[in-house]
Amino acid sequence: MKTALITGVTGQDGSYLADLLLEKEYSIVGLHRRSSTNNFQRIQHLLDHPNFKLEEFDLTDPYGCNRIIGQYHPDEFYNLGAQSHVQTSFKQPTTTFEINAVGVINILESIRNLSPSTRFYQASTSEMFGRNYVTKNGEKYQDEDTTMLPQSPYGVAKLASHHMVQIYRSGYNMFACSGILFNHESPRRGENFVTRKITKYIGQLIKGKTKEKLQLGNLDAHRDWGHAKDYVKAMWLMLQQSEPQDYVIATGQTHSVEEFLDLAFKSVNLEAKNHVNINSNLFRPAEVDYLKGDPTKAKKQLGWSNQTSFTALIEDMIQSDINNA
Ligand code: NAP
Ligand code: G4F
Repeated sequence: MKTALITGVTGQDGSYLADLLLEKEYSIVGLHRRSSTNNFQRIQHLLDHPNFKLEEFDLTDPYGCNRIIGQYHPDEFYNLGAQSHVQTSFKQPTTTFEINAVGVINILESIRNLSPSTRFYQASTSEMFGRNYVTKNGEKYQDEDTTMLPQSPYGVAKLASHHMVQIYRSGYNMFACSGILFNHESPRRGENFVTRKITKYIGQLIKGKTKEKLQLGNLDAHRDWGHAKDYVKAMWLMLQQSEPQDYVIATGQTHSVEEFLDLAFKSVNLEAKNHVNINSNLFRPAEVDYLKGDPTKAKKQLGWSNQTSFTALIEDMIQSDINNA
């Protein structure tokens, strides 16, 4: 039985990855931060699973990294833990850098010193591309070779760790991969990301739980949105290859925030313009305007492709939030 360690197991992706790896009969150690209140909503259904256990852990603690890696010598280590909110990274740049960049060095060093055969996955991000894209046949997109020009403290920290992964791979021959994942959402998405903020609001509106208008920021930004359940499969596939490499994971389609908003409201026969206020406080000091990934390499080498359409994603999130409300 293979052992996998997952940081960020209480988050959206960590919880779906744990589901997937338990189906594949892995033994999972979920690493979570101590908090004063219970934070296990997304993994509640796993807590009694015989192949699932939790360990307290924080990415910013190098001794803790040594302790955990030295104790388990895992076959695979998935680093999904992060301060993952871009807007927050402008307010907490140092914390974001400590967790998202220094934290990754902490793990890489522990693996190098204590368990060099462990395969490592790093949760890199399309936010690293920032404002940059390339144009081919009139199409704007980003792929593995596109130059990265991040526009947020979050993006800068993730780019630093992305380069670190490449250095540990080439310098120390470690099996370390970066998945450059474009936005992915689900019913388990954090409530302060724009998609979930919208679908949660719609659920509450329909059930008569709110009379307030929904406050949103920039509706013009474009994102390449997929479903988290599909994307965790790509993470696993990367660590099953004969060579460690980096891969873009994306749908290859892009939509504006406004399109998401309009479609979400239309799917329940409502008009967004009657329920939304634009709030300038929610605009960011710097914005990533356009993301559209080219997942050709992942399709060719991993056999991975997106399985959930944009409308099916919205439907899944709205149905779940109507039930929640
Ligand atoms: P998420 O729901 O916000 O989960 C983040 C996880 O990281 C949570 O479990 C959180 O724990 C944990 N964490 C935060 N600080 C930590 C620390 N100091 N030590 C240990 N764990 C810590 O994020 P997600 O959407 O699942 O994303 C997973 C990863 O993929 C992140 O690294 C994110 O940056 C990256 N990513 C996400 C997307 C996307 O569209 N979802 C796209 C590209 C890359 P608490 O529950 O205690 O807060
Ligand atoms: O949902 P968002 O906060 O996601 P963002 O910034 O694209 O970051 C997410 O995807 C990245 C991958 O590209 C991940 F690395 C990262 O961890 C995270 O998962 O914002 C999406 C867009 C932005 O342009 C933002 O300005 O929506 C716009 N927006 C408009 N109103 C809003 C709001 N975003 C949020 N969070 N809240 C609003 O009220």
